[in-house]
Amino acid sequence: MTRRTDSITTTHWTRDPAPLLLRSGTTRFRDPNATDPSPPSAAITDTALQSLRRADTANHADAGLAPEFARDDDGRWLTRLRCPTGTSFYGTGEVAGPLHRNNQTVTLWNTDSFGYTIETPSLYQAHPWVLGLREDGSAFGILVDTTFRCEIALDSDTVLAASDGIAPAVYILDGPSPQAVLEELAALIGTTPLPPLWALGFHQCRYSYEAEHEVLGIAEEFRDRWLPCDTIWLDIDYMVDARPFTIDQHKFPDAEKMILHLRTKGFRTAWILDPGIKVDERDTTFVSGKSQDVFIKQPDGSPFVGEVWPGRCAWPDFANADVRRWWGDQTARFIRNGADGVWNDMNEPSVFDGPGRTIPTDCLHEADAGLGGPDDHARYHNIYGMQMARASFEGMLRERPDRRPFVLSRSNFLGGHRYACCWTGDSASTWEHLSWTIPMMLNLGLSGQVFAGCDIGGFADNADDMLFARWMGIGCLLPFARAHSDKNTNRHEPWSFGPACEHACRVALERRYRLLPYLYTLFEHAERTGVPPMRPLFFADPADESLRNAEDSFLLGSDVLVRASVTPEGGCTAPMPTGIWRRFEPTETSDAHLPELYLRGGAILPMGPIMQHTGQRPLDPITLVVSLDAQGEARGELFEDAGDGFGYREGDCLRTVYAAKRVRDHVRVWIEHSEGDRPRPLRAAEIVVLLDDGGLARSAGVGGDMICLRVAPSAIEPIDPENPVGRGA
Ligand code: NBV
Repeated sequence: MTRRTDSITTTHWTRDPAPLLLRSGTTRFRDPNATDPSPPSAAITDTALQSLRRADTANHADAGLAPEFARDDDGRWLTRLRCPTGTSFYGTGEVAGPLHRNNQTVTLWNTDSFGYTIETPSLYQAHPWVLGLREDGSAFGILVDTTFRCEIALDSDTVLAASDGIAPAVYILDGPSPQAVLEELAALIGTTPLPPLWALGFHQCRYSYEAEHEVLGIAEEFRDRWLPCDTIWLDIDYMVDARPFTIDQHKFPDAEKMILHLRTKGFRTAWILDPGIKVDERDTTFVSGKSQDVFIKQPDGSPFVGEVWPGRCAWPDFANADVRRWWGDQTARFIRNGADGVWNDMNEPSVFDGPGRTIPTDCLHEADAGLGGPDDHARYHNIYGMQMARASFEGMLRERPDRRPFVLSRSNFLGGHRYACCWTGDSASTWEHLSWTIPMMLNLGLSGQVFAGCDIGGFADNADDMLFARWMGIGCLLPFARAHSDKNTNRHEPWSFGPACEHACRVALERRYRLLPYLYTLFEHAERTGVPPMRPLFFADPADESLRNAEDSFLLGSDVLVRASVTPEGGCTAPMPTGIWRRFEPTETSDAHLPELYLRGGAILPMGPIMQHTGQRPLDPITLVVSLDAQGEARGELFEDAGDGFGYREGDCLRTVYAAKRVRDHVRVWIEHSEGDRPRPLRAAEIVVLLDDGGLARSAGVGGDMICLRVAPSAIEPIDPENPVGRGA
């Protein structure tokens, strides 16, 4: 039973008399009545923790941003933050329902929540973090650093968190904008590592593509129908009786060969690996795990055993470093077959016959000292999925130190974005679920989990052609784009709903592939700053109150605005931010079911050619879409590197800032700034200028060291590279 914070009557609130300043915008507080030492943090990185130092918090006290502490009748640790009137709340991670979280309550307790609704109190992930946006557009955040069950209630102007266990450290972050606060948050919890380029392509999944011929058939359909796709996913039916680290030889006689074959067609594969290990002396993973004592125990010292897909199972204790190493080694051995990505599911953990469908809270973890040391499941439940994803990520990295690991995890915790991408679990193919997708993604991104997607088309039940087309249109613009559907539903591949829907899907996919250079640039930016690629509309103008509830519109970076339809009637309800926004269509054909795209005045958008997968061809030609501001200028950035590996961190990359300026009836485009050791490819460049009358002006040239083009509605002529008139003028 979920306890409600609204019944709390406590009046004995205290403040921390000696908070610590971590950075100029980040202060740490704790209940002065807590007698035990502050617990270590799973969310905050060691580097951030090491930089803790004593401080004077006069500024925060003045701003009224100091939490108050109390206990409730159940002994829960209460943290209350009274916020300025007019504050809009966001964050709390993976939540269904409104984007704007005022007057919403969430219980952080990771739960397998098939077919969830907005009433479901706990989904698969836990993010004890709230972002507050003040009326003037400045922002703050509160991180209640606990791994225990925690209820966060947000009313009109108060954050109230009630957590079990040990008194949490509480961090208050403050900044001039929401972007600045997210950068402060990233300084604490780290950022999302740049994914391999292929992982930003399109992914096709189903529960399950059950045998080799089916996987190859799906791959072939994509190529035959000219539907771009990078990855095919393997769900639990590839295994022998759903046992992790096994492959059913009848269905997949030679997985290595199949993977190699798919690679020649430009496909990657990602394979599911669940945490429940079948208790069976013939199961090599179980035998190995047992001999290394990896499984979670009950209070009497015997392993906890429960029911999940393979039958009676035991669960590895991922809170322990040796166990993570063991799991990482199993994963490493498994991916020697050539698997590109790993998918960790059921890691809330989900236990069919467990209390609350999970492991009993009194079971024991031999957790690392750095996570808090040996303690019970009540303490480590919420980070079980995160530590599993960490084990998978680290195992993949050990096995392939020159490749970026790709892990998808259903369960996670604040900070777990360092290890895994996420999706929003078992949604249903309904308009309601589609309408929750954008706000869910946005609140995840505002909680650090920037690499996120949903099951495009919805997981359970049957989509129809219109719902599927609309979902593809939106899904292909999300950070992670994967179509997935449940067993016993109608087929949900892009061609399953007839030619009109297939056309919409093709355009949606082609849009994504054309936008990939921009998306990749945003991900690289996210690795450096923590600011999500997918952003709420209010990022365009945080002080504009009318943008704060926009749930059918969002920004990609600061330059691309997406207006979507999430109802069968169609239409987008969100207002447009002020300023110049010009409509554009990346693929030149369009489809009425797809979201409308706009480019900010003052932006240059780098786009690539349509390709069937990310490895098909280089970024040639490059298309620069120019949308001039009121002064007739524009700027845009492109980040390029090898698409995988870590060379970019040592300078093997190319960052280009393009600039454009209108001089009389000409628009000149040039490279304003460039850095990185990677040679600039000699390639064709196409310039498209979005004109005020809705038309386009185009020109083409060579995108070498300098792009020398004149673009005007009527006249197109190359300019003299020695004399690029108007540069910066
Ligand atoms: O592994 C099967 C499914 C998977 O397809 C889905 O994406 C997960 O969220 N899994 C849940 C277990 C069974 C769900 C009914």
